[in-house]
Amino acid sequence: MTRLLLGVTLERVCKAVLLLCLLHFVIIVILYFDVYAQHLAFFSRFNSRSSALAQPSPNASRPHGTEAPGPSPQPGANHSSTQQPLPPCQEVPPGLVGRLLIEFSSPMSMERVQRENPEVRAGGKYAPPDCQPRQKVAILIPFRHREHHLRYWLHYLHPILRRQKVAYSIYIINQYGEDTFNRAKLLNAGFLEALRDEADYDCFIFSDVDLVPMDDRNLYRCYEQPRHFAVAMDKFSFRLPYAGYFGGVSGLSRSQFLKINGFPNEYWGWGGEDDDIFNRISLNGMKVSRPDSRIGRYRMIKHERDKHNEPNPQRFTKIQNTKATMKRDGISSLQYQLVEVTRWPLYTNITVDIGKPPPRPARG
Ligand code: UD2
Ligand code: MN
Repeated sequence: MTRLLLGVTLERVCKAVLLLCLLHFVIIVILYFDVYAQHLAFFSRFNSRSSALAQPSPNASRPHGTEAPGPSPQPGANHSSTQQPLPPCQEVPPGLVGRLLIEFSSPMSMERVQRENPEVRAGGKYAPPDCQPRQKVAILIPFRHREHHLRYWLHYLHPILRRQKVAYSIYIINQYGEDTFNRAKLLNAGFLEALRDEADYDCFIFSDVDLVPMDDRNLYRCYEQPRHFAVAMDKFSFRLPYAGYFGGVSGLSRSQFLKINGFPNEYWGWGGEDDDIFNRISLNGMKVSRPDSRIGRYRMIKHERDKHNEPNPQRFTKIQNTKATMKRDGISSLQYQLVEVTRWPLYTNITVDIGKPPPRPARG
C-alpha cells in the first residue's frame, strides 16, 4: 500500500517537472522571437534613416524666370513624414573652431571656392544633413561691381555657416545701372525677393560684401532682439566706434524687420542708413543685442570709396528725423523693378532697378 502511494506520488512529481520544462521551453521560444523582432525593427529603422540622409527630395524650388541647373531640395525639407525626423540641431553647434585666420593676400578664384564647397546647392543654399536646423536664414548682400570681394566672402563664409548648423541661402542684391548706390533700399528689395524665392525664412542677415568674421562662435542667426554682429572691426581697431553703431553686418527676424517698417529707401550714397535703422529699432521699443567683442571680430577687405557712392550730404539731417519718416518710408513704400534672378552654384543673384535719387529742389 505504501509502495503504491509512493509510486503515485513519484508519477505526479515527474509530470509536474515535465510540465515545468515544457512551460520553460515555451517562454524561451516567445522571448527569442520577441528579441528577433526588435532586432529587425532596429535595422529597418537604421536603413530608412541612412537612405533619408542620402536621398534628396524631388521638392525643388526655383526663383522665378530662371533655370535651376539640377535638383535642389528645400533646406530642412529632405525627410518625408514616414521617416524618422532628425533631432533638433544643438543650441551651440559642436563643430565650431573659434578664432580663424582671415587674410586677403592670396588670390581667390570662383572655381576654387566651388570646388571646395560641393555640399552647397544651386543658388548658394545649404541645410545641415544630420540635424533639424532651428532657423532658416536668408543672407542678403548689397552689391555692385565687387566681384573680387565676393569671392573671398564666399570662400570664408560657406564653411563657417555650415559649421554653425543653420539652413541658409545667400542672396546678392545687385543694383542695376550706374546711378547713386543705395544700400538700404537694396536690402529692402532683397527682403521681399528672398521671401518670394522661399516663403518660410525666419531670419534675415544683412552683410557688407567686404566683411568676414574672424570667429565662428559669432552665430549667424536671429535673436530675441535685433542683432548687430560686426562689433569689433580691424578698421575701427577692433572697437565699437560709437554706442549706436549698427553698420557692417546685422540681423533681424521677419517680425523685427516688419515692426520697424524695414529699412529707409531714401538714403542715396554713402552713410547714415545704418544709424537710421538703429533709430528705428530704439523708437519701436527694441534693443540691439551684440556678441562679446572678443567674438564679434571682423576683417574688412581694404578698398577705396566706389564711384557713385559718394557720402550723402543729407545724412546728418535725415537721421534726426527717423521718428517722422519711418512710418511712410520703408518696406511699406518700397518700389523697384526686378531685372534678373540667376541661381549660381554658390549664391543667388538678384538684380534690381531701384531708380535714382529725386532731383534736388532748385535753390532760391
Ligand atoms: C560702412 C559700413 C556699411 C554702411 C556704409 C555706409 C562698415 C564696415 N560698413 O561701409 O555697413 O553702413 O558704411 O553706407 O563700417 N557696395 C557695393 N558696391 C558699391 C558700393 C557699396 O557692393 O559700389 C556694398 C558692398 O557690400 C559694401 C557695402 O555696400 O561692402 C558698404 O559700402 P562700402 O564698403 O563702400 O562702405 P564702408 O566700408 O564705409
Ligand atoms: Mn566696406
